[in-house]
Amino acid sequence: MRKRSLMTVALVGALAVAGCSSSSGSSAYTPPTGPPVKTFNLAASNFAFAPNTLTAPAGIIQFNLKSDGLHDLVIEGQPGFQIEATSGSTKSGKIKLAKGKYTFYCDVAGHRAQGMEGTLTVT
Ligand SMILES: [Cu+2]
Repeated sequence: MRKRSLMTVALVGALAVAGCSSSSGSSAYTPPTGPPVKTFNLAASNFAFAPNTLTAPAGIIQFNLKSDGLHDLVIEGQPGFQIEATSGSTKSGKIKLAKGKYTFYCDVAGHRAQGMEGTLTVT
C-alpha cells in the first residue's frame, strides 16, 4: 500500500529533526498551558481508535488515551506532539489547534496501515 512509503518518509523526517535529542519523540514538544476547551477520551486497541471521528472547537484540546497495547497518538502536520501509552495505561496530552481538519493516527510501525487513524475536525 502507498501509505507505507509515506510513513517511511515521515519516520526519516522525524529522525532528522530529532537529531541528537533523546529517543523520546515528545521531548521537544512544549504543550500549551491552560484548561482545554475540549477533552476526548479515546481507547486505542489493535488496531483502531474509538471513537475515531472527533469534532472540537478551536483552542487547547486534551486527549486521554487509554491503551490496551503499545500505541500512540500523533497528528499529521503537528510535529513533536505525541501521546504514547503502554498496555493497560492511560496517558494524556494537550495540543492547541486552529480551525481545520486534522488526521490523527498511531505511528507504531504498521498500525496506521491496519486502520489506526481518525479525523479531528476543529471548528
Ligand atoms: Cu497502535
